[in-house]
Amino acid sequence: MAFRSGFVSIIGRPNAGKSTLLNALVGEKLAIVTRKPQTTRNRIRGIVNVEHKGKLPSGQIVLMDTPGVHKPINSLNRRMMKEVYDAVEGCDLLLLIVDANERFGAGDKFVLDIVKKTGQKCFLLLNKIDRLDKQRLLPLIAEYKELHDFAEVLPISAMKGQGLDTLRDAVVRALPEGPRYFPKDQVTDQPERFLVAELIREQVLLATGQEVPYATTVLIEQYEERGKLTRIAAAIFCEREGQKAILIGKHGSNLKKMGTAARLQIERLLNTKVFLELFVKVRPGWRDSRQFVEETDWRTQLERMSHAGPADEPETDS
Ligand SMILES: Nc1nc2c(ncn2[C@@H]2O[C@H](COP(=O)(O)OP(=O)(O)OP(=O)(O)O)[C@@H](O)[C@H]2O)c(=O)[nH]1
Ligand SMILES: [Mg+2]
Repeated sequence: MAFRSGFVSIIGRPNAGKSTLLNALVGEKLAIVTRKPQTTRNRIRGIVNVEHKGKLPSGQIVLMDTPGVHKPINSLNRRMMKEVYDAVEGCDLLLLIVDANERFGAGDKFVLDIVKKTGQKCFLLLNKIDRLDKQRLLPLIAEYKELHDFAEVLPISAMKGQGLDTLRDAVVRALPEGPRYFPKDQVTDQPERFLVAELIREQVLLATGQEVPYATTVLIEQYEERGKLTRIAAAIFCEREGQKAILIGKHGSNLKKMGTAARLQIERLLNTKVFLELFVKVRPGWRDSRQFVEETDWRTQLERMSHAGPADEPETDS
């Protein structure tokens, strides 16, 4: 049977479970996941290989996780929404994911309108059914079918893995015949140092509340692989001195806690020992600076590194 492949973007409101789904389908932690909305800021690509013998087709799903759809209020938000719009353009299939336990509201309507505008084939995924009253499921499916001509409406639990085999097979069946775009052992196109920056940002999100996580971004300033040891220095940028004080904590306690937790995650990712240094820096109003948001984007950095050549280290100011 002919091999199938294609580009599939996951779209939905903040917190719907997009990144949890990406990780579950790929089988690796590529995207950070927290209970806070707007955790994801960039498109994250994950590659899923589906091998079948017999009647079902085999294929490769090139999945794209996206930031949650929201109303942009600053340059960072606008950039995040651009990532969403870029991801839904020109893909073969959209996966619109909603939290089945929440009412379909204005936010969901906004996402659905994006889907309708693209005119793309779309599956609706009712996520978090592990928390849903079973009797609600059938009426809910019927309600969603009224809203749009979805190619499929599938109940899943991205966290518990329920319904994911069915989803995977349905996605492959919906894709056109095509080549294997990525080698079998490749799970993403994002270099490790940027996954590392995200793992650090995840700890910041987990360790801080209110405005601080949203005012924070992480930049890798030094990254050296020396055999079994990787030396990493990263800057955590925030917007105000008060936020810096919170991030550092009493006698550096918070920074130390985040550093230790991030280091363990990074060691698991890289399979090496890691020496991690974290610095906190203040950059007033960075979220409103288009230039800063652009410069700190991993793709911009990657481009710059490839121009700089391997000998040039990004500058550090400590
Ligand atoms: N109970 C339950 N919780 C889930 C499920 N999927 C995701 N979650 C939780 O929902 C929260 C948000 O998950 P994420 O995967 O970060 O959601 P997201 O859509 O990527 O969110 P943003 O990146 O902020 O747009 C986390 O606390 C997850 O553990 C699920 O199937 N069941
Ligand atoms: Mg996410």
